Amino acid sequence: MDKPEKPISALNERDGIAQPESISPQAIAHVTQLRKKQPSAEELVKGILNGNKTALSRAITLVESTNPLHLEKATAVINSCLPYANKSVRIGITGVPGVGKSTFIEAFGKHLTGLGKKVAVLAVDPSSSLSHGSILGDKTRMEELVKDADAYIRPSASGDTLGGVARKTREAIILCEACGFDTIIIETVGVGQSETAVHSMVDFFLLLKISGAGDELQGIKRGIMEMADLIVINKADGDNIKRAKLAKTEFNRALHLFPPKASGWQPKVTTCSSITHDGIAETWQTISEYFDLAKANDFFAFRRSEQNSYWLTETINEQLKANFYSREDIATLLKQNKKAVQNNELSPFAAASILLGRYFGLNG
Ligand SMILES: Nc1nc2c(ncn2[C@@H]2O[C@H](COP(=O)(O)OP(=O)(O)OP(=O)(O)O)[C@@H](O)[C@H]2O)c(=O)[nH]1
Ligand SMILES: [Mg+2]
Repeated sequence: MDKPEKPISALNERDGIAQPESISPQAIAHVTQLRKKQPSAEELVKGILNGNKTALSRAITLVESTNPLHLEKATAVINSCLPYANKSVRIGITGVPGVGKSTFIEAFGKHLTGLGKKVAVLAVDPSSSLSHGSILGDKTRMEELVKDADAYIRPSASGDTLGGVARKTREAIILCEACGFDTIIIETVGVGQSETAVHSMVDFFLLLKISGAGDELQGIKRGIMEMADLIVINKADGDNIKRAKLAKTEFNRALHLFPPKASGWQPKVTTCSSITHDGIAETWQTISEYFDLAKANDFFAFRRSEQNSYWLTETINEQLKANFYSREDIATLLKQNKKAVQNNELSPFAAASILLGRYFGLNG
């Protein structure tokens, strides 16, 4: 009997037509082999200490992984890198969407690599897991920096909690430093409390602004002004130059109203254009002056050790919380108790104490 004819469709492979040779079998085998072979913790550390960006990226991916099996390896890599970390300056940059953070970092980063520095750019953006937002935009806005051998750009870790994202970024800083990056830039768009999280992991905090219609101070959270070591008025080019200068005066006046900082530094205001690069060198000059001061008066080291103890308690809090809520018996008990609390049969405090008692094994 004749074979029934297959319906003619572009989706069916036709007998007698040879496979295209556009991808060589060797290349496929090579890629599969690479994918299969997970480097050991020692290999990753060796690569990182040799300045290998691929090893760095892989280690950061490991740190960001939520797979519990990766935790041990990630911890081993971090511990081995720790003695080589800390030899850097860490700069936090925040500003509302559209203010020009990516464009500024491109210009600023290129200026720094031009001075012989090695620059790593990381981002804390707790919203990126939802929007997958700025990653693509950043790679195109930072075209030159992406290509620069002395720069490394890593998009934000995704995660459900700011605490989780921030912890991963802190660990990524350690890895970047061990890989030889001496200037770490942490960008955040300032969603939720992310500026506070970034402030607690950097040595210097920069607020990027643009000049408005003369009401510069409106809409800025007081807390952010207090955190800022420097306000940079971006887009000071073309028709904007005059307004940027006025904004500078206004911000300077406002900054003087805040109590003096523990670092002994009087926060400053600069103007720049990330497009023409006017003011970029001066902005770095001002930041360098801060580092000279803070290193001379030991505030630099003091702040880092304070940040370390802060992150110790933060990590404990974060992990206790995650562990508590991930336990199934707790989830069931929580559901029951929540209902009782809502019905006024149980006070919230009594319910909490029952739940914590169960968690710590104090009662049945
Ligand atoms: N004229 C002028 N335009 C600028 C300058 N810096 C940035 N821009 C423009 O402003 C727009 C936003 O810049 P981005 O660098 O994407 O801003 P961003 O703060 O990173 O934005 P998000 O990633 O969305 O938070 C772009 O169209 C830039 O070309 C500048 O100094 N001068
Ligand atoms: Mg951006």
